Amino acid sequence: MIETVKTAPIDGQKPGTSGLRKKVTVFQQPPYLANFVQSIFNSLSGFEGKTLVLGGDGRFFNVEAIQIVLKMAAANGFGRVIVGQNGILSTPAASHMIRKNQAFGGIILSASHNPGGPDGDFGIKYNASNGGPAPEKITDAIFAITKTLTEYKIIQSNDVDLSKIGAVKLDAMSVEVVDPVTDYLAMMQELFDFDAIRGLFQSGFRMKFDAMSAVTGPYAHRILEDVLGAPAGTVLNGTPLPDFGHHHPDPNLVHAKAIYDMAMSADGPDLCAASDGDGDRNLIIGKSQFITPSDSLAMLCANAHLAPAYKAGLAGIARSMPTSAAADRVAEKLKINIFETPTGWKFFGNLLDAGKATICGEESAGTGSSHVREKDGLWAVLLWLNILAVRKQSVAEIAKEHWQIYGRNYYCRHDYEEVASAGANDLVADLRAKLPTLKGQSINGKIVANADDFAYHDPVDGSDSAHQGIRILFEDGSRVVYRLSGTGTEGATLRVYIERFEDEPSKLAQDTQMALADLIAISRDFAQIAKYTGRQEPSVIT
Ligand code: VG1
Ligand code: CO
Repeated sequence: MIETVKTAPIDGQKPGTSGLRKKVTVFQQPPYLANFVQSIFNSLSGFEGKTLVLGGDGRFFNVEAIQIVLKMAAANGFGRVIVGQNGILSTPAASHMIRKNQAFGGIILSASHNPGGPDGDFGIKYNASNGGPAPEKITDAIFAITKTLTEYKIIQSNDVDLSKIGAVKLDAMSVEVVDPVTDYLAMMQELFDFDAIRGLFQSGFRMKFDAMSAVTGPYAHRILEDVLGAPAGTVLNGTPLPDFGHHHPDPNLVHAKAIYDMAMSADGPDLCAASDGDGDRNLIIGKSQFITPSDSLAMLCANAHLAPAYKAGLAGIARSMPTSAAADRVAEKLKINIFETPTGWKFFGNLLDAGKATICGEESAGTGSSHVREKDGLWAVLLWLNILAVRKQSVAEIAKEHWQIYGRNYYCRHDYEEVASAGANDLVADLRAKLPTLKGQSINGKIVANADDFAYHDPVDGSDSAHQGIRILFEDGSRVVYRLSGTGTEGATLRVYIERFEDEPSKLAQDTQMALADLIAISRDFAQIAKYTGRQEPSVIT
């Protein structure tokens, strides 16, 4: 029976970089979730009788939220929902499932790298029929509807048993509970040379993959250990836990320090990798050789032709603006286009759909390709494995050769997390006010070649997105970028991105922080970070 429930708009349900993220306690409070789900449905048309894909990263409140979305999908007239067993679907697997089943769209319940558990964060986002995050015109429409919503629809029914694979009816709608790994594994087998990777493991190559007690556990166990023959124990923290074992499922040098230390130890594995809460990010560390995500993007692009799916070459490369220009140098050599987009995967969708880009990446440890419309953590790990199996060299050797050919973009990001919003906004306003007169000026002896607030014109649909980050570009090619995070749930997070190109890497210190010391000082002084945030040091350096 369909029930129409009266409701009132809720303030601040504005999707950020990747969907709507708030504290679990906020989502748990009815009608918070129902209002947002109904706003998503109201922003769409023509889904009656069609298929919706549904799943999440397994965090606290995932299963409860899935039951609510199922009942609302039935009440709103969807014909079928495909849902991952026990509510589990990694973000890239959900994207694939939407595409494979020609679904109308999908709902992914995840707050990605944010902490979970009863005091942690929850999130929800809508993906369109191409499998990609809703573009801004849809997220803007959803937000507008949240401000006027007066009712939502839900059916009265028992919960669906999400543990049993198979189809059941929920009123007139069918619910198919599917294994979350099977289709994703089949796609990876098509993209990569699994025999070569199997041979690599047989030859004694050792890796550790840290699933961070998040969604990639079941995928990694099956693909790496069961199918590719990596020894049992290759996958660490491989069982998804609602609170990620009290850790942040963020594969960076702070939260994935254990795996970093392992890689740096004298008898460490040949490859260490990790993924995040929803399985779309990847961290790559070779034996004694950390690879920045920006470099990883460049190295994957330079070597992708060694994997079956990319042997014909790449149509183009796309990177988010704060990502280093290492990939640009590869694009130049390959004579293919490079695109620079705002932060967030939703901006890559059009380029991938139009066949303008094949591989995309972000400095935040996200890399992916045209095989889905999301970034894909295990895909990046498998592409690295495929390349290592073919080149028969270590990660460190491959990196060294890469820098010799292309030069090296020294790069780091400093995050000032959970600072007061007012101060962070003032800092940005102050920077913006300084922009018009910066060109030609010297900051600590470095001359500014150009400074702007990044604006993106989408070459496919012609849409414009302004205020995407403040860039200060110096005459020597180095740069500092400032932007505020759109995924946090407490206060504001200031991200500062620092980059310097060196065509003779041997000239600079190996240590990134040392190689970038003068720019780091500029980044702090110029924006008066201590004055506006009260912080002398960043909380996370990646
Ligand atoms: C961060 C990253 C961005 C990424 C986004 C979602 O956004 O910087 O590159 O696309 O998270 O990733 P922000 O606005 O906090 O800087 V995920 O793995 O949360 O889907
Ligand atoms: Co993620």
